[in-house]
Amino acid sequence: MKEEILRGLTDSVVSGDVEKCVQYAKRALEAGIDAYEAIMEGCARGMSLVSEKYEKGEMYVPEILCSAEAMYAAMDVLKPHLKTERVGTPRKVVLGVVRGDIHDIGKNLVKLMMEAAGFQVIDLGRDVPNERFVEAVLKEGADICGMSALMTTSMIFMPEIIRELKQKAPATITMVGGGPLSQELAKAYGADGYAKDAAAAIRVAKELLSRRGGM
Ligand code: B1M
Repeated sequence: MKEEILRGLTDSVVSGDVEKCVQYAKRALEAGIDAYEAIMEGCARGMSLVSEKYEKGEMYVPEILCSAEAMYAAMDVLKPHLKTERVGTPRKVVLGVVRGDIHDIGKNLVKLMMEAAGFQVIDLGRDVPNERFVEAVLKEGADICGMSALMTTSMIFMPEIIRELKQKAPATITMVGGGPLSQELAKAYGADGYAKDAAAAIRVAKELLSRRGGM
């Protein structure tokens, strides 16, 4: 039953069927499936398959956008049921997709999961100029600055932002993620952390905060 519902969610994200996706999200809740699991094992798994299919030439852009709509619709149903962890003082995360890059599906997933984990997320959106990251971190007194990039042509702005932050807000933890990034690249960029997906982003953020003595 559980497997069937999660598969139903995955398949309806892949086929971009908003109505079915919403139905499966509701069924997941009725069946007592944890909303976090439904999002990660159902919806996010569907979006990963979509990316793979695109790479193989089995799916095209308009279909991908329908898949994203279906995923967002299911997430709207599931989000109010996420068990939000209450951390002592909510930690602030400034999050955005770097300059020149409008790929925000992954960033939105990271945002949702971080909020569910009890973080306060200041979402700068996509195609964010370097200076806006720095301004927002300073204005908000953010604990973490999270940068997402899906293109090799946009990820190159990350080390510039990180350098600027190390000078102006040295206590702020910097985290990077997105398709072309890796642990090695993150290190070369001077980032404090790298996460390969939304679940890892939470784990890494918590580890870095506790190392800094703030979690
Ligand atoms: Co485009 N695109 N796209 N695209 N697109 C890619 C990224 C590409 C790899 C496809 C390819 O050619 N093989 C390629 C980039 C190549 C490169 O590196 N240079 C590419 C290109 C070239 C382009 C255009 C230039 C195409 C054109 O117009 N000629 C154009 C660029 C526009 C721009 O940004 N200026 C473009 C446009 C688009 C659409 C608008 C059609 C659409 C984006 C819609 C949107 O986001 N609102 C789109 C899509 C959907 C994709 C693919 C197919 C899928 C991306 C996605 O949403 N995946 C992508 C191919 C691929 O990735 N295989 C591709 C699902 C999502 C859940 O995963 O985003 O990886 P992801 O996020 C994950 C992790 O990466 C991680 O967690 C997320 C959740 O688990 N993560 C973080 C992400 N950020 C994180 C931050 C963290 C931690 C983890 O900490 C801060």
